[in-house]
Amino acid sequence: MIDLTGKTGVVFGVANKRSIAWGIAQSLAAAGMRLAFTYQGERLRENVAELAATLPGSLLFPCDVTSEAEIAAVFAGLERELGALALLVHSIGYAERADLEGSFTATSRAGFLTAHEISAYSLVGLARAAAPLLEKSGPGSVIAMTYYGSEKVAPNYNVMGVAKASLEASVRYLAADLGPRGIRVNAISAGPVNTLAARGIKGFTGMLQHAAEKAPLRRNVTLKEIGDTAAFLASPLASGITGEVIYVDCGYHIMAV
Ligand code: NAD
Ligand code: 0WE
Repeated sequence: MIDLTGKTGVVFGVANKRSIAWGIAQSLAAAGMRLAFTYQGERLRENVAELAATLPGSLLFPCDVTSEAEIAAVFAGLERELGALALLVHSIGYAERADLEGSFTATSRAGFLTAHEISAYSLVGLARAAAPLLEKSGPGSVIAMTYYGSEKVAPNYNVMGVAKASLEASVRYLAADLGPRGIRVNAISAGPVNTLAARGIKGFTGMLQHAAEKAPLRRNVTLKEIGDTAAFLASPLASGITGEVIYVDCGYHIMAV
């Protein structure tokens, strides 16, 4: 139903087949979008290359978002290979493990800065670099991934919750800045999903269970549901939506108790 044929997108944040970014890529590719992927360092290259190879015509670039040079190289490559870009997907988050447990008050300056640099500032840097290509493609858009821990306190999410609040505010400020150039900027707030970034978080299985029990739909969200929302946001069906945070959480966040 959603037709993105003839459009191109770049997806940041695929680590493996369980990544939310990969779920999004599947939905975008199913709608006909041609995709470029970035991977964070050599460690992930093979994994991501193997996944990308399943989508015909896809491109691959290395990009650690802490490197201005790598960001510049990605967008130079995209300009050369694609000329224009209809969509940027930001599905990146990182905090030091020590900052995802215990007391938030104990967060170090360095840990706070790392979480904010990688999880929030990177959206600003990537959106700036992508803007000329997004503008060229006609009505381009940007999608970022967030979590309810930005709004309400989620035990142990700690500095990531503060970084996600910054990410969501950045979505609004970017939307205001880039709107006059025809570029929309939105976030998807997903319920918990069992990805690499969630694995090894103490009590994550319990969190998944709690979310499924409390959510109106009485289950956890699927990668496909998150991906399909991204395809909608990237499509002309969402042409009037910008600066928004859309919850894809089976309704969890509407419940008080
Ligand atoms: P994931 O581990 O599959 O993806 C996280 C990605 O971030 C990885 O691909 C990793 O390489 C990338 N990354 C980390 N540091 C980077 C850096 N310096 N440069 C470039 N890339 C870097 O996990 P995921 O759960 O798919 O996470 C994707 C996004 O979804 C994150 O923003 C996360 O906060 C968000 N999110 C996750 C959940 C969940 O429960 N899993 C829920 C809501 C939102
Ligand atoms: O955004 C996230 C996960 C983000 C994340 C995960 C890790 C684990 C490995 C960021 N940095 C790291 N650093 C690591 O070293 N989610 C929304 C999933 C998540 O993570 C939690 C959650 C939920 C939900 C952490 C604590 C409590 C709840």
